[in-house]
Amino acid sequence: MSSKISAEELKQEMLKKYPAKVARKREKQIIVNQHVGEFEGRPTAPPIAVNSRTIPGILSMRGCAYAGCKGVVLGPTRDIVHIVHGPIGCSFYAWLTRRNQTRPESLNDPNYMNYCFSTDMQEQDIIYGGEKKLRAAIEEAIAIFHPKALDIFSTCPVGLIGDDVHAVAREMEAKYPDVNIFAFSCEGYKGVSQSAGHHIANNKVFTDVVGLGDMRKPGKFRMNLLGEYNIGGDSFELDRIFLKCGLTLQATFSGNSTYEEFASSHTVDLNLVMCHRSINYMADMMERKYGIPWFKVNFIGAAATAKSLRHIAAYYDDAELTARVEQVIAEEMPAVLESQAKYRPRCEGKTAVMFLGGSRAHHYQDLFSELGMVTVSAGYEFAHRDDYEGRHVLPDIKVDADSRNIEELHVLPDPELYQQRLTEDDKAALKAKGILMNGYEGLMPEMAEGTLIIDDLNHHEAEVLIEKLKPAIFCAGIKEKYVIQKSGVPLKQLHNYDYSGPYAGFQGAVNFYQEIDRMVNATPFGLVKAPWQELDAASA
Ligand code: CFM
Repeated sequence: MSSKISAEELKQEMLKKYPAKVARKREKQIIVNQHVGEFEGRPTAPPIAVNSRTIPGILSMRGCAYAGCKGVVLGPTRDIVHIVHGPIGCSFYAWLTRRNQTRPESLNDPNYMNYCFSTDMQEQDIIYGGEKKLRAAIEEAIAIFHPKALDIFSTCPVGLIGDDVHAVAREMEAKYPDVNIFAFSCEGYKGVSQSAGHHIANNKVFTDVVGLGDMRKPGKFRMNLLGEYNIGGDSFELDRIFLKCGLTLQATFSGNSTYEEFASSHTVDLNLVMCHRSINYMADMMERKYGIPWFKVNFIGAAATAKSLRHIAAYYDDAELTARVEQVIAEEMPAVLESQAKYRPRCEGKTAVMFLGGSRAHHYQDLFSELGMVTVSAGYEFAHRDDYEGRHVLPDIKVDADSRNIEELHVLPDPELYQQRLTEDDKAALKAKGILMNGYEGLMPEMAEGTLIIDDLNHHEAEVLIEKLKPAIFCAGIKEKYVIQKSGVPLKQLHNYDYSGPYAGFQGAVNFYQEIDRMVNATPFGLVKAPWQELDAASA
Protein backbone atom coordinates (compact mmCIF):
# COMPACT_ATOMS: atom_id res chain seq x y z
CA MET A 1 0.00 0.00 0.00
CA SER A 2 1.25 3.44 -0.88
CA SER A 3 -0.08 4.86 2.34
CA LYS A 4 0.52 4.20 6.00
CA ILE A 5 -3.06 4.71 7.11
CA SER A 6 -4.89 1.56 8.20
CA ALA A 7 -8.27 0.62 6.77
CA GLU A 8 -9.92 1.23 10.14
CA GLU A 9 -8.38 4.71 10.39
CA LEU A 10 -9.50 5.43 6.86
CA LYS A 11 -13.02 4.37 7.75
CA GLN A 12 -13.08 6.61 10.83
CA GLU A 13 -11.78 9.48 8.72
CA MET A 14 -14.74 9.02 6.39
CA LEU A 15 -17.29 8.77 9.18
CA LYS A 16 -16.12 11.64 11.31
CA LYS A 17 -17.76 14.36 9.24
CA TYR A 18 -21.18 12.74 9.29
CA PRO A 19 -24.06 13.51 11.63
CA ALA A 20 -24.49 10.66 14.14
CA LYS A 21 -27.43 9.01 12.35
CA VAL A 22 -25.70 9.02 8.99
CA ALA A 23 -22.49 7.71 10.55
CA ARG A 24 -24.40 4.83 12.15
CA LYS A 25 -25.77 3.78 8.77
CA ARG A 26 -22.56 4.23 6.80
CA GLU A 27 -20.56 2.40 9.44
CA LYS A 28 -22.32 -0.82 8.46
CA GLN A 29 -21.70 -0.19 4.76
CA ILE A 30 -17.98 0.47 5.14
CA ILE A 31 -16.23 -2.70 6.22
CA VAL A 32 -12.61 -3.55 6.87
CA ASN A 33 -12.17 -6.79 4.97
CA GLN A 34 -11.26 -9.77 7.09
CA HIS A 35 -11.41 -13.47 6.64
CA VAL A 36 -13.46 -14.33 9.67
CA GLY A 37 -14.26 -17.96 9.08
CA GLU A 38 -14.49 -20.67 6.49
CA PHE A 39 -17.13 -22.04 4.21
CA GLU A 40 -16.33 -25.17 2.23
CA GLY A 41 -12.63 -24.44 2.36
CA ARG A 42 -12.92 -20.80 1.34
CA PRO A 43 -12.59 -17.80 3.64
CA THR A 44 -15.71 -15.94 4.68
CA ALA A 45 -16.09 -12.20 5.22
CA PRO A 46 -17.85 -10.09 7.83
CA PRO A 47 -21.43 -9.08 6.95
CA ILE A 48 -21.93 -5.84 5.06
CA ALA A 49 -25.13 -3.78 5.00
CA VAL A 50 -26.07 -3.24 1.38
CA ASN A 51 -28.98 -2.83 -1.05
CA SER A 52 -30.59 -0.18 1.13
CA ARG A 53 -31.74 3.33 0.34
CA THR A 54 -29.12 5.98 -0.23
CA ILE A 55 -29.25 8.69 2.42
CA PRO A 56 -31.00 11.76 0.97
CA GLY A 57 -28.57 14.55 0.18
CA ILE A 58 -25.59 12.27 -0.34
CA LEU A 59 -24.04 12.31 -3.80
CA SER A 60 -24.37 8.65 -4.71
CA MET A 61 -22.92 6.88 -7.75
CA ARG A 62 -26.12 4.92 -8.30
CA GLY A 63 -28.60 4.91 -11.16
CA CYS A 64 -32.28 4.00 -11.18
CA ALA A 65 -34.42 0.90 -11.76
CA TYR A 66 -35.30 2.05 -15.28
CA ALA A 67 -31.56 2.25 -16.08
CA GLY A 68 -31.10 -1.31 -14.86
CA CYS A 69 -34.00 -2.64 -16.91
CA LYS A 70 -33.76 -0.67 -20.14
CA GLY A 71 -30.18 0.51 -20.24
CA VAL A 72 -28.54 -2.59 -18.85
CA VAL A 73 -30.46 -5.79 -19.48
CA LEU A 74 -32.62 -5.14 -22.56
CA GLY A 75 -30.81 -2.26 -24.24
CA PRO A 76 -28.12 -4.37 -25.96
CA THR A 77 -30.70 -6.46 -27.87
CA ARG A 78 -30.72 -5.13 -31.39
CA ASP A 79 -33.97 -6.32 -32.99
CA ILE A 80 -36.51 -5.54 -30.30
CA VAL A 81 -37.98 -2.05 -30.61
CA HIS A 82 -37.45 -0.57 -27.15
CA ILE A 83 -39.99 2.19 -26.53
CA VAL A 84 -39.41 4.33 -23.50
CA HIS A 85 -42.67 5.69 -22.13
CA GLY A 86 -41.67 8.91 -20.46
CA PRO A 87 -40.02 12.29 -20.79
CA ILE A 88 -37.32 12.48 -23.45
CA GLY A 89 -34.48 12.94 -20.96
CA CYS A 90 -34.85 9.34 -19.75
CA SER A 91 -34.37 8.12 -23.33
CA PHE A 92 -31.42 10.29 -24.05
CA TYR A 93 -29.72 8.98 -20.92
CA ALA A 94 -30.11 5.38 -22.07
CA TRP A 95 -29.13 6.00 -25.70
CA LEU A 96 -25.94 3.98 -26.18
CA THR A 97 -23.84 5.97 -23.72
CA ARG A 98 -22.94 2.62 -22.17
CA ARG A 99 -21.16 1.73 -25.43
CA ASN A 100 -22.91 -1.63 -25.70
CA GLN A 101 -22.15 -2.72 -29.23
CA THR A 102 -23.83 -5.01 -31.70
CA ARG A 103 -23.04 -6.61 -35.04
CA PRO A 104 -25.94 -7.41 -37.39
CA GLU A 105 -25.16 -10.39 -39.59
CA SER A 106 -26.20 -8.70 -42.81
CA LEU A 107 -27.77 -5.52 -44.11
CA ASN A 108 -31.17 -7.21 -43.85
CA ASP A 109 -30.63 -8.13 -40.22
CA PRO A 110 -32.70 -5.59 -38.30
CA ASN A 111 -30.85 -3.36 -35.88
CA TYR A 112 -32.82 -0.75 -33.96
CA MET A 113 -30.17 -0.07 -31.38
CA ASN A 114 -29.00 3.18 -32.87
CA TYR A 115 -32.54 4.56 -32.75
CA CYS A 116 -34.03 6.24 -29.74
CA PHE A 117 -37.75 5.46 -29.29
CA SER A 118 -39.61 7.59 -26.80
CA THR A 119 -43.17 8.78 -26.22
CA ASP A 120 -41.71 12.15 -25.27
CA MET A 121 -44.25 12.76 -22.49
CA GLN A 122 -45.20 16.35 -21.91
CA GLU A 123 -46.98 18.08 -19.05
CA GLN A 124 -50.39 17.54 -20.66
CA ASP A 125 -49.73 13.78 -20.88
CA ILE A 126 -48.90 13.75 -17.19
CA ILE A 127 -52.19 15.51 -16.47
CA TYR A 128 -54.50 13.69 -18.89
CA GLY A 129 -52.70 10.34 -19.12
CA GLY A 130 -50.15 9.01 -21.58
CA GLU A 131 -51.70 5.76 -22.79
CA LYS A 132 -53.05 7.29 -25.99
CA LYS A 133 -49.61 8.56 -26.87
CA LEU A 134 -48.08 5.19 -26.10
CA ARG A 135 -50.56 3.39 -28.40
CA ALA A 136 -49.78 5.86 -31.16
CA ALA A 137 -46.04 5.35 -30.68
CA ILE A 138 -46.41 1.57 -30.90
CA GLU A 139 -48.54 1.84 -34.05
CA GLU A 140 -45.98 4.15 -35.63
CA ALA A 141 -43.01 1.96 -34.74
CA ILE A 142 -44.70 -1.18 -36.06
CA ALA A 143 -45.71 0.55 -39.29
CA ILE A 144 -42.16 1.69 -39.94
CA PHE A 145 -40.06 -1.20 -38.63
CA HIS A 146 -42.28 -4.33 -38.57
CA PRO A 147 -40.32 -5.76 -35.62
CA LYS A 148 -40.73 -9.28 -34.22
CA ALA A 149 -40.93 -7.86 -30.76
CA LEU A 150 -41.52 -4.55 -29.08
CA ASP A 151 -41.15 -3.69 -25.42
CA ILE A 152 -42.20 -0.73 -23.32
CA PHE A 153 -40.24 0.74 -20.43
CA SER A 154 -41.98 2.73 -17.73
CA THR A 155 -40.26 5.81 -16.37
CA CYS A 156 -41.17 7.43 -13.02
CA PRO A 157 -44.15 9.56 -14.15
CA VAL A 158 -45.84 6.54 -15.74
CA GLY A 159 -46.22 4.84 -12.38
CA LEU A 160 -47.12 8.05 -10.61
CA ILE A 161 -50.03 8.85 -12.94
CA GLY A 162 -51.08 5.20 -13.26
CA ASP A 163 -50.79 4.55 -17.00
CA ASP A 164 -51.45 0.82 -17.49
CA VAL A 165 -48.60 -0.13 -19.81
CA HIS A 166 -49.39 -3.84 -19.54
CA ALA A 167 -52.98 -3.32 -20.68
CA VAL A 168 -51.72 -1.27 -23.63
CA ALA A 169 -49.24 -4.03 -24.47
CA ARG A 170 -51.99 -6.69 -24.43
CA GLU A 171 -54.31 -4.53 -26.50
CA MET A 172 -51.69 -3.80 -29.13
CA GLU A 173 -50.57 -7.40 -29.25
CA ALA A 174 -54.17 -8.43 -29.97
CA LYS A 175 -54.13 -5.95 -32.83
CA TYR A 176 -50.69 -7.05 -34.10
CA PRO A 177 -50.50 -10.77 -33.27
CA ASP A 178 -47.19 -11.19 -35.15
CA VAL A 179 -45.39 -8.86 -32.79
CA ASN A 180 -44.53 -9.96 -29.26
CA ILE A 181 -45.36 -6.88 -27.18
CA PHE A 182 -44.56 -6.73 -23.49
CA ALA A 183 -44.01 -4.02 -20.91
CA PHE A 184 -41.84 -3.45 -17.87
CA SER A 185 -43.01 -1.70 -14.71
CA CYS A 186 -39.49 -0.47 -14.18
CA GLU A 187 -40.19 3.05 -12.97
CA GLY A 188 -36.98 4.60 -11.73
CA TYR A 189 -38.18 4.65 -8.13
CA LYS A 190 -39.13 0.93 -8.10
CA GLY A 191 -36.09 0.03 -6.07
CA VAL A 192 -33.12 1.54 -4.30
CA SER A 193 -30.91 1.28 -7.39
CA GLN A 194 -30.46 -0.26 -10.86
CA SER A 195 -30.59 -3.66 -9.23
CA ALA A 196 -34.40 -3.61 -9.02
CA GLY A 197 -34.54 -3.02 -12.77
CA HIS A 198 -32.36 -6.06 -13.45
CA HIS A 199 -34.79 -8.27 -11.56
CA ILE A 200 -37.84 -6.76 -13.29
CA ALA A 201 -36.17 -7.28 -16.68
CA ASN A 202 -35.20 -10.88 -15.89
CA ASN A 203 -38.74 -11.74 -14.83
CA LYS A 204 -40.46 -10.38 -17.91
CA VAL A 205 -37.99 -11.77 -20.43
CA PHE A 206 -38.32 -15.12 -18.71
CA THR A 207 -42.14 -15.19 -18.76
CA ASP A 208 -42.72 -13.51 -22.12
CA VAL A 209 -39.80 -14.49 -24.34
CA VAL A 210 -37.69 -17.46 -23.21
CA GLY A 211 -39.13 -20.75 -24.43
CA LEU A 212 -41.10 -19.33 -27.37
CA GLY A 213 -38.55 -20.18 -30.08
CA ASP A 214 -37.01 -23.27 -31.55
CA MET A 215 -34.01 -21.92 -33.44
CA ARG A 216 -31.08 -24.13 -32.52
CA LYS A 217 -27.60 -23.11 -33.50
CA PRO A 218 -25.65 -26.19 -34.58
CA GLY A 219 -22.99 -27.73 -32.37
CA LYS A 220 -22.33 -30.37 -29.79
CA PHE A 221 -21.56 -27.99 -26.92
CA ARG A 222 -24.36 -25.48 -26.77
CA MET A 223 -24.53 -22.84 -24.07
CA ASN A 224 -25.75 -19.35 -23.16
CA LEU A 225 -23.67 -16.59 -21.67
CA LEU A 226 -25.67 -14.62 -19.11
CA GLY A 227 -24.64 -11.19 -17.86
CA GLU A 228 -22.29 -10.13 -20.65
CA TYR A 229 -23.36 -6.90 -22.33
CA ASN A 230 -20.78 -6.32 -25.04
CA ILE A 231 -19.41 -3.10 -23.64
CA GLY A 232 -16.66 -1.88 -25.97
CA GLY A 233 -16.88 -5.13 -27.94
CA ASP A 234 -16.23 -7.62 -25.12
CA SER A 235 -18.72 -10.11 -26.56
CA PHE A 236 -17.03 -9.98 -29.96
CA GLU A 237 -13.78 -11.15 -28.39
CA LEU A 238 -15.59 -13.88 -26.45
CA ASP A 239 -17.44 -14.98 -29.61
CA ARG A 240 -14.05 -15.28 -31.31
CA ILE A 241 -12.67 -17.45 -28.51
CA PHE A 242 -15.75 -19.69 -28.25
CA LEU A 243 -15.80 -20.24 -31.99
CA LYS A 244 -12.13 -21.21 -31.91
CA CYS A 245 -12.83 -23.66 -29.07
CA GLY A 246 -15.76 -25.27 -30.88
CA LEU A 247 -18.30 -23.99 -28.36
CA THR A 248 -21.71 -22.84 -29.59
CA LEU A 249 -23.08 -19.70 -28.03
CA GLN A 250 -26.84 -19.94 -28.47
CA ALA A 251 -27.65 -16.67 -26.74
CA THR A 252 -25.87 -13.93 -24.87
CA PHE A 253 -27.98 -12.02 -22.37
CA SER A 254 -27.71 -9.56 -23.81
CA GLY A 255 -24.59 -8.35 -25.59
CA ASN A 256 -24.81 -8.58 -29.38
CA SER A 257 -28.10 -10.45 -29.09
CA THR A 258 -31.38 -10.94 -30.91
CA TYR A 259 -34.94 -11.69 -29.90
CA GLU A 260 -34.82 -15.13 -31.51
CA GLU A 261 -31.75 -16.06 -29.50
CA PHE A 262 -33.53 -15.18 -26.24
CA ALA A 263 -36.67 -17.03 -27.35
CA SER A 264 -34.76 -20.27 -28.00
CA SER A 265 -32.19 -19.96 -25.22
CA HIS A 266 -33.89 -22.75 -23.26
CA THR A 267 -32.48 -25.33 -25.69
CA VAL A 268 -28.92 -25.33 -24.32
CA ASP A 269 -27.20 -27.58 -21.79
CA LEU A 270 -25.33 -24.94 -19.84
CA ASN A 271 -25.71 -21.36 -18.66
CA LEU A 272 -22.56 -19.43 -17.92
CA VAL A 273 -23.05 -16.53 -15.55
CA MET A 274 -20.66 -13.64 -16.03
CA CYS A 275 -22.31 -10.76 -14.15
CA HIS A 276 -23.96 -12.46 -11.23
CA ARG A 277 -25.77 -9.38 -9.95
CA SER A 278 -27.72 -8.48 -13.04
CA ILE A 279 -28.84 -11.91 -14.17
CA ASN A 280 -28.63 -14.58 -11.48
CA TYR A 281 -32.45 -14.57 -11.43
CA MET A 282 -32.60 -15.76 -15.04
CA ALA A 283 -30.04 -18.50 -14.40
CA ASP A 284 -32.01 -19.79 -11.42
CA MET A 285 -35.36 -19.63 -13.19
CA MET A 286 -34.03 -21.42 -16.28
CA GLU A 287 -32.61 -24.13 -14.09
CA ARG A 288 -35.91 -24.62 -12.27
CA LYS A 289 -38.03 -24.62 -15.41
CA TYR A 290 -35.76 -26.36 -17.92
CA GLY A 291 -33.11 -28.05 -15.79
CA ILE A 292 -30.24 -26.05 -17.30
CA PRO A 293 -27.32 -26.00 -14.84
CA TRP A 294 -25.28 -22.85 -14.33
CA PHE A 295 -21.95 -21.83 -12.96
CA LYS A 296 -20.12 -18.55 -12.58
CA VAL A 297 -17.40 -17.57 -15.04
CA ASN A 298 -15.12 -14.58 -15.42
CA PHE A 299 -13.61 -13.60 -18.75
CA ILE A 300 -11.95 -10.45 -17.40
CA GLY A 301 -8.25 -11.29 -17.15
CA ALA A 302 -6.29 -13.74 -19.29
CA ALA A 303 -5.83 -16.25 -16.47
CA ALA A 304 -9.49 -15.97 -15.52
CA THR A 305 -10.44 -16.53 -19.15
CA ALA A 306 -8.29 -19.64 -19.39
CA LYS A 307 -9.75 -20.93 -16.13
CA SER A 308 -13.32 -20.33 -17.25
CA LEU A 309 -12.67 -22.10 -20.57
CA ARG A 310 -11.20 -25.08 -18.71
CA HIS A 311 -14.29 -25.19 -16.50
CA ILE A 312 -16.53 -25.29 -19.56
CA ALA A 313 -14.50 -28.15 -21.01
CA ALA A 314 -14.64 -29.99 -17.68
CA TYR A 315 -18.40 -29.56 -17.56
CA TYR A 316 -18.92 -31.16 -20.95
CA ASP A 317 -16.28 -33.75 -20.08
CA ASP A 318 -15.23 -34.41 -23.68
CA ALA A 319 -11.65 -35.27 -24.58
CA GLU A 320 -11.73 -33.56 -27.96
CA LEU A 321 -13.16 -30.35 -26.51
CA THR A 322 -10.63 -30.38 -23.68
CA ALA A 323 -7.76 -30.77 -26.15
CA ARG A 324 -9.09 -27.97 -28.31
CA VAL A 325 -9.53 -25.62 -25.36
CA GLU A 326 -5.95 -26.32 -24.26
CA GLN A 327 -4.75 -25.65 -27.79
CA VAL A 328 -6.59 -22.32 -27.92
CA ILE A 329 -5.14 -21.28 -24.56
CA ALA A 330 -1.67 -22.26 -25.77
CA GLU A 331 -2.15 -20.22 -28.94
CA GLU A 332 -3.52 -17.15 -27.21
CA MET A 333 -1.25 -16.88 -24.19
CA PRO A 334 2.09 -15.97 -25.83
CA ALA A 335 0.81 -12.57 -26.99
CA VAL A 336 -0.67 -11.97 -23.54
CA LEU A 337 2.56 -12.91 -21.76
CA GLU A 338 4.63 -10.79 -24.10
CA SER A 339 2.46 -7.80 -23.29
CA GLN A 340 2.58 -8.57 -19.56
CA ALA A 341 6.37 -8.68 -19.74
CA LYS A 342 6.39 -5.25 -21.33
CA TYR A 343 3.88 -3.49 -19.05
CA ARG A 344 4.12 -5.28 -15.74
CA PRO A 345 7.47 -3.78 -14.73
CA ARG A 346 6.04 -0.31 -15.39
CA CYS A 347 2.90 -0.90 -13.29
CA GLU A 348 4.05 -3.34 -10.63
CA GLY A 349 3.26 -2.30 -7.05
CA LYS A 350 0.96 0.55 -8.03
CA THR A 351 -2.45 0.70 -6.43
CA ALA A 352 -6.00 0.84 -7.75
CA VAL A 353 -9.36 1.55 -6.19
CA MET A 354 -12.50 0.34 -7.87
CA PHE A 355 -16.10 1.37 -7.39
CA LEU A 356 -18.51 -0.01 -9.93
CA GLY A 357 -22.00 -1.40 -10.26
CA GLY A 358 -22.40 -4.94 -9.04
CA SER A 359 -19.66 -7.14 -10.48
CA ARG A 360 -16.78 -5.34 -12.16
CA ALA A 361 -15.17 -4.18 -8.92
CA HIS A 362 -14.48 -7.87 -8.42
CA HIS A 363 -13.76 -9.05 -11.97
CA TYR A 364 -11.23 -6.35 -12.83
CA GLN A 365 -9.05 -7.14 -9.84
CA ASP A 366 -7.79 -10.13 -11.84
CA LEU A 367 -6.62 -7.88 -14.67
CA PHE A 368 -4.88 -5.51 -12.27
CA SER A 369 -3.12 -8.35 -10.51
CA GLU A 370 -1.82 -9.53 -13.89
CA LEU A 371 -0.09 -6.15 -14.06
CA GLY A 372 1.23 -6.61 -10.53
CA MET A 373 -1.12 -3.92 -9.26
CA VAL A 374 -3.00 -4.14 -5.98
CA THR A 375 -6.62 -3.17 -5.39
CA VAL A 376 -6.55 -1.45 -2.01
CA SER A 377 -10.20 -0.49 -1.74
CA ALA A 378 -13.27 -1.57 -3.66
CA GLY A 379 -17.01 -1.66 -3.56
CA TYR A 380 -20.21 -1.74 -5.49
CA GLU A 381 -22.92 0.75 -6.21
CA PHE A 382 -25.83 -1.64 -5.81
CA ALA A 383 -24.70 -5.21 -5.25
CA HIS A 384 -26.32 -7.47 -2.68
CA ARG A 385 -24.66 -9.36 0.14
CA ASP A 386 -24.17 -12.46 -2.00
CA ASP A 387 -22.03 -10.47 -4.44
CA TYR A 388 -19.87 -9.21 -1.59
CA GLU A 389 -19.76 -12.19 0.72
CA GLY A 390 -20.64 -15.15 -1.53
CA ARG A 391 -23.86 -16.99 -2.25
CA HIS A 392 -23.70 -19.04 0.91
CA VAL A 393 -25.17 -16.03 2.77
CA LEU A 394 -28.34 -16.08 0.65
CA PRO A 395 -30.47 -17.73 3.36
CA ASP A 396 -29.40 -15.03 5.85
CA ILE A 397 -30.39 -12.06 3.71
CA LYS A 398 -33.26 -10.12 5.24
CA VAL A 399 -35.94 -9.14 2.76
CA ASP A 400 -36.96 -5.55 3.36
CA ALA A 401 -39.91 -3.50 2.11
CA ASP A 402 -37.97 -2.26 -0.91
CA SER A 403 -36.96 -5.69 -2.17
CA ARG A 404 -40.39 -7.11 -1.43
CA ASN A 405 -41.66 -4.59 -3.94
CA ILE A 406 -40.22 -6.68 -6.76
CA GLU A 407 -42.01 -9.81 -7.76
CA GLU A 408 -40.32 -13.12 -6.98
CA LEU A 409 -41.64 -15.52 -9.62
CA HIS A 410 -42.68 -18.96 -8.53
CA VAL A 411 -41.20 -21.22 -11.20
CA LEU A 412 -42.01 -24.89 -11.65
CA PRO A 413 -40.41 -27.51 -13.90
CA ASP A 414 -41.88 -27.46 -17.41
CA PRO A 415 -43.83 -30.72 -17.85
CA GLU A 416 -42.39 -31.25 -21.36
CA LEU A 417 -39.17 -29.31 -21.57
CA TYR A 418 -37.58 -29.96 -18.19
CA GLN A 419 -34.58 -32.17 -18.49
CA GLN A 420 -32.17 -32.96 -15.71
CA ARG A 421 -28.58 -32.64 -16.96
CA LEU A 422 -26.64 -33.33 -13.79
CA THR A 423 -27.05 -35.78 -10.95
CA GLU A 424 -25.88 -34.94 -7.43
CA ASP A 425 -22.87 -37.18 -8.11
CA ASP A 426 -22.03 -35.20 -11.25
CA LYS A 427 -22.20 -32.00 -9.22
CA ALA A 428 -19.88 -33.43 -6.59
CA ALA A 429 -17.44 -34.55 -9.29
CA LEU A 430 -17.46 -31.05 -10.79
CA LYS A 431 -16.92 -29.52 -7.39
CA ALA A 432 -13.86 -31.69 -6.96
CA LYS A 433 -12.56 -30.07 -10.16
CA GLY A 434 -13.14 -26.62 -8.68
CA ILE A 435 -16.42 -25.92 -10.45
CA LEU A 436 -19.04 -24.63 -8.11
CA MET A 437 -22.47 -25.24 -9.62
CA ASN A 438 -24.91 -22.43 -8.65
CA GLY A 439 -22.09 -20.85 -6.70
CA TYR A 440 -20.36 -17.51 -6.45
CA GLU A 441 -17.67 -16.84 -3.90
CA GLY A 442 -18.10 -13.04 -3.93
CA LEU A 443 -15.75 -10.08 -3.78
CA MET A 444 -14.68 -9.97 -0.14
CA PRO A 445 -13.35 -13.52 0.37
CA GLU A 446 -11.09 -12.98 -2.66
CA MET A 447 -9.78 -9.59 -1.59
CA ALA A 448 -6.89 -9.16 0.80
CA GLU A 449 -7.55 -8.70 4.49
CA GLY A 450 -7.22 -5.12 5.65
CA THR A 451 -8.61 -3.63 2.45
CA LEU A 452 -11.56 -1.28 2.79
CA ILE A 453 -14.85 -2.39 1.25
CA ILE A 454 -17.32 0.43 0.70
CA ASP A 455 -20.87 -0.02 -0.53
CA ASP A 456 -22.60 2.86 -2.32
CA LEU A 457 -19.54 5.11 -2.14
CA ASN A 458 -20.23 8.81 -2.21
CA HIS A 459 -18.41 11.95 -3.18
CA HIS A 460 -17.12 12.78 0.28
CA GLU A 461 -15.77 9.28 0.88
CA ALA A 462 -14.13 9.27 -2.56
CA GLU A 463 -12.27 12.45 -1.64
CA VAL A 464 -11.04 10.90 1.59
CA LEU A 465 -9.89 7.82 -0.34
CA ILE A 466 -7.88 9.94 -2.75
CA GLU A 467 -6.39 12.13 -0.11
CA LYS A 468 -5.35 9.32 2.18
CA LEU A 469 -4.58 6.45 -0.20
CA LYS A 470 -3.33 8.35 -3.24
CA PRO A 471 -4.14 5.46 -5.57
CA ALA A 472 -2.37 5.30 -8.93
CA ILE A 473 -5.72 4.85 -10.62
CA PHE A 474 -9.38 5.22 -9.70
CA CYS A 475 -11.90 3.05 -11.57
CA ALA A 476 -15.48 4.29 -11.69
CA GLY A 477 -17.78 6.06 -14.13
CA ILE A 478 -18.47 9.31 -15.91
CA LYS A 479 -20.13 10.99 -12.91
CA GLU A 480 -16.90 10.56 -10.99
CA LYS A 481 -14.37 10.98 -13.77
CA TYR A 482 -13.62 14.69 -13.86
CA VAL A 483 -14.04 15.32 -10.15
CA ILE A 484 -11.43 12.64 -9.45
CA GLN A 485 -9.08 13.74 -12.21
CA LYS A 486 -9.12 17.27 -10.88
CA SER A 487 -7.55 15.77 -7.78
CA GLY A 488 -4.63 14.51 -9.83
CA VAL A 489 -5.63 10.87 -10.01
CA PRO A 490 -6.40 9.32 -13.41
CA LEU A 491 -9.87 7.82 -13.63
CA LYS A 492 -10.56 4.85 -15.83
CA GLN A 493 -14.20 4.40 -16.69
CA LEU A 494 -14.88 0.72 -16.31
CA HIS A 495 -18.55 1.04 -17.17
CA ASN A 496 -18.17 2.15 -20.78
CA TYR A 497 -14.33 1.84 -21.04
CA ASP A 498 -14.00 5.51 -22.05
CA TYR A 499 -13.31 5.21 -25.78
CA SER A 500 -11.54 1.89 -25.66
CA GLY A 501 -12.05 -1.87 -25.29
CA PRO A 502 -12.63 -4.73 -25.53
CA TYR A 503 -11.09 -5.78 -22.21
CA ALA A 504 -12.53 -9.29 -22.00
CA GLY A 505 -10.75 -12.45 -23.10
CA PHE A 506 -7.15 -12.65 -24.27
CA GLN A 507 -6.95 -9.75 -26.71
CA GLY A 508 -8.94 -7.67 -24.25
CA ALA A 509 -6.33 -8.25 -21.56
CA VAL A 510 -3.63 -6.91 -23.88
CA ASN A 511 -5.74 -3.81 -24.58
CA PHE A 512 -6.19 -3.29 -20.86
CA TYR A 513 -2.50 -3.57 -19.98
CA GLN A 514 -1.65 -0.93 -22.58
CA GLU A 515 -4.39 1.40 -21.43
CA ILE A 516 -3.56 1.15 -17.74
CA ASP A 517 0.15 1.67 -18.39
CA ARG A 518 -0.71 4.77 -20.41
CA MET A 519 -2.80 6.12 -17.55
CA VAL A 520 -0.78 5.28 -14.45
CA ASN A 521 2.44 6.45 -16.05
CA ALA A 522 1.00 9.62 -17.53
CA THR A 523 2.84 12.68 -16.23
CA PRO A 524 0.12 15.40 -16.46
CA PHE A 525 -1.76 14.03 -13.45
CA GLY A 526 1.23 14.72 -11.24
CA LEU A 527 0.96 18.39 -12.14
CA VAL A 528 -2.64 18.73 -10.97
CA LYS A 529 -3.21 20.20 -7.57
CA ALA A 530 -6.21 18.84 -5.67
CA PRO A 531 -8.65 21.51 -4.48
CA TRP A 532 -7.64 20.96 -0.85
CA GLN A 533 -3.98 21.47 -1.74
CA GLU A 534 -4.76 24.88 -3.20
CA LEU A 535 -7.33 26.24 -0.75
CA ASP A 536 -6.82 26.26 2.95
CA ALA A 537 -10.35 27.31 3.90
CA ALA A 538 -12.68 24.73 2.45
CA SER A 539 -15.45 23.89 4.85
CA ALA A 540 -19.11 23.23 4.28
FE1 CFM B 1 -23.27 -6.34 -14.26
FE2 CFM B 1 -22.61 -4.80 -16.09
FE3 CFM B 1 -21.81 -4.53 -13.59
FE4 CFM B 1 -24.40 -4.13 -14.17
FE5 CFM B 1 -24.00 -1.55 -14.73
FE6 CFM B 1 -22.24 -2.20 -16.68
FE7 CFM B 1 -21.45 -1.99 -14.14
MO1 CFM B 1 -22.16 0.10 -15.48
S1 CFM B 1 -24.61 -5.45 -15.73
S2 CFM B 1 -23.52 -5.10 -12.50
S3 CFM B 1 -25.81 -2.48 -14.05
S4 CFM B 1 -21.26 -5.95 -14.99
S5 CFM B 1 -23.85 -0.83 -16.72
S6 CFM B 1 -22.08 -3.93 -17.98
S7 CFM B 1 -20.49 -1.41 -15.90
S8 CFM B 1 -22.79 -0.54 -13.38
S9 CFM B 1 -20.32 -3.31 -12.71
